Amino acid sequence: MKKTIIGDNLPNIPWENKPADCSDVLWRYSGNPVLGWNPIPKAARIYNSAVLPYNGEFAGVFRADQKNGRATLFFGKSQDALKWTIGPDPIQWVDENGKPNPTSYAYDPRFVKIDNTYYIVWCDDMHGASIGLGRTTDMKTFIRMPNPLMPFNRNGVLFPRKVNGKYLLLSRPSDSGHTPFGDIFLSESPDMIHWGRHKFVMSKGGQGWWQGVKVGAGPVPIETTEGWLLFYHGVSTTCNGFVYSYGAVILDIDDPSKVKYRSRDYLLTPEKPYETTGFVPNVTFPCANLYDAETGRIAIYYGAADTCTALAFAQVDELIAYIKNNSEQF
Ligand code: BMA
Repeated sequence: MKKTIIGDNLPNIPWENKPADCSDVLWRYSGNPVLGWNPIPKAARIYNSAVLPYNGEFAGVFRADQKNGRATLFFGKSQDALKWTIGPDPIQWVDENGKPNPTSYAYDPRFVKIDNTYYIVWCDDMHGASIGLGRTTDMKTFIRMPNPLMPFNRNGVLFPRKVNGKYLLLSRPSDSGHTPFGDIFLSESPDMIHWGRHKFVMSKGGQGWWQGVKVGAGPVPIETTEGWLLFYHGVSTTCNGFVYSYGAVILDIDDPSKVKYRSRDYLLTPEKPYETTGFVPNVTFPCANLYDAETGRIAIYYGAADTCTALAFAQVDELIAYIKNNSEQF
């Protein structure tokens, strides 16, 4: 049978079948949250987290708010991508010569393997919110690289392979606070150092309100026969502040600045107690996905209420058909 996902098989992907009474295209893991309050001695909350397959098991870079409130990144490993061994200390970044090169704060990581190197992109401090970039080949030494873009910017997401010979990076220019605007852009690089040829990808808005304030790319895009499948968060505003939901978009495979289809309604919005209650209520914020090309199974990791890490599932053909049949007109 023709496979929709162009990529590796992952027979040990965490998975639960869709409950019989669920009519949604995404469904939550019944064991959510997979990480809750005070998950390790040095972190109060671990939420917007990034995971990937590694040597038959799983590795992850986790946003952890320390007990002084400051956000930083921890590294962790897991056999099943559900029970994690994290820390005990934050990632110790070094420069190209092995000298300490610490971050002042770091949050919302994305983690991706390109060729034989694992790259981490996060929100960094470069005189304000900016995109941080680092790499590792052994999950032991983490090298901090030059910031790819000027401040202020967040939600940097690398594509998992070069497209037309160039590395591609999505980002969302912002201010350095709780930005009340934001659209997604694409930049390219020949070498992961020099970034340019910036292009607009997609804007906040649409017919509904759930993505009316700002949008930001989520997990690493999944290559499919229909284009790049990208989950993204959309934000609306209420009397009580922002609400973070998420949807998905399908981008052209050769020119991912072109949007082919975009979910009109959210795919998941804060509903469960661990999503509506916590350090920041009403937040669902996806930063990673695992997939199995053989079965088309997708597992999405999302932060819930800036407190927990949670998991949702989708089947790629059902999801793509839904997005195509329920796409924004633009
Ligand atoms: C964004 C980031 C995310 C966070 C979200 C909701 O600006 O700070 O880390 O999950 O706000 O608070």
